[in-house]
Amino acid sequence: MTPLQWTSTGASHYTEIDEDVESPNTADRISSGTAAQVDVVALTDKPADYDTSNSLTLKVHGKATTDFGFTAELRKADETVLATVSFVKAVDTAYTTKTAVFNGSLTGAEVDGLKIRFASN
Ligand SMILES: [Ca+2]
Repeated sequence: MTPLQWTSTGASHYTEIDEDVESPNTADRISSGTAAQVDVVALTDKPADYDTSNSLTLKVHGKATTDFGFTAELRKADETVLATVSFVKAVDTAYTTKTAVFNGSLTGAEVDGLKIRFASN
């Protein structure tokens, strides 16, 4: 999606983001060393047998640097923010996995429009 202002270790950005944060590959990643850069990636569409959901969990494996941090937001297509995790500069400087939970139901169409917005700060 756009914008894609962060730096990716690969030709595209979404391929560097691992769906399974339990076994993250941090050798391929997206990163930013400039404040106020935004990167947006779409999530995979819902499975064919999707019915309803009661909650969504955003898990992000990442780290800040001494000078820059970032937020990652789970958003609907209409930009409604469902969940946010923050990595604070000069604090979260070691790789860690952070979690935020959205409690609520989403329609199938809403699930298909989900995206993650990364913003450096
Ligand atoms: Ca990766």
